[in-house]
Amino acid sequence: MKILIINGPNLNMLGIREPDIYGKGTYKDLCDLVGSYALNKGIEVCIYQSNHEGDLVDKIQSAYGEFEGIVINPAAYTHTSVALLDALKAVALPAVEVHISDVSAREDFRKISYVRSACVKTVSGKGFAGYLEAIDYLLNNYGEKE
Ligand code: CA2
Repeated sequence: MKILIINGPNLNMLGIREPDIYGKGTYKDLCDLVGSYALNKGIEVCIYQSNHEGDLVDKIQSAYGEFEGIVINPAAYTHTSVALLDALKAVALPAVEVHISDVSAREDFRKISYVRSACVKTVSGKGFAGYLEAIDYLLNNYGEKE
């Protein structure tokens, strides 16, 4: 199975500030964790991060016909972006929304997710492990059956 992992703005700054909210791990730690997990599971992942909404839209569109699933942490664009919602709907791939922090327990504006209605599942508040749970969900529900 081929899964595209997409990360939105400021996630490249992980580990630098706000360790109480996002943990001490860096963005490289996250990429290494996800990369080695995928290797173990025998699946292919591509991990992408951008601070720019249009680039994230382009990346989602590029998944069409190339990937079987998407794991997306849209970061702040979760709470604002109809463009990301439309892109996810357009490619119609099974997508899992991931948040490192528990967005339901933070400011009210973080409780709103524009992308959620285009996703098959949301994992929130489980730290980096949430990405692995998202991968497992896609694998178990949309991966090739042996
Ligand atoms: O909990 C999550 O994964 C979020 O998607 C992270 C976003 C935030 O806007 C969402 O509401 C929840 C923030 C991304 C990273 O922000 C940093 C801020 C300071 C230092 C390092 C990263």
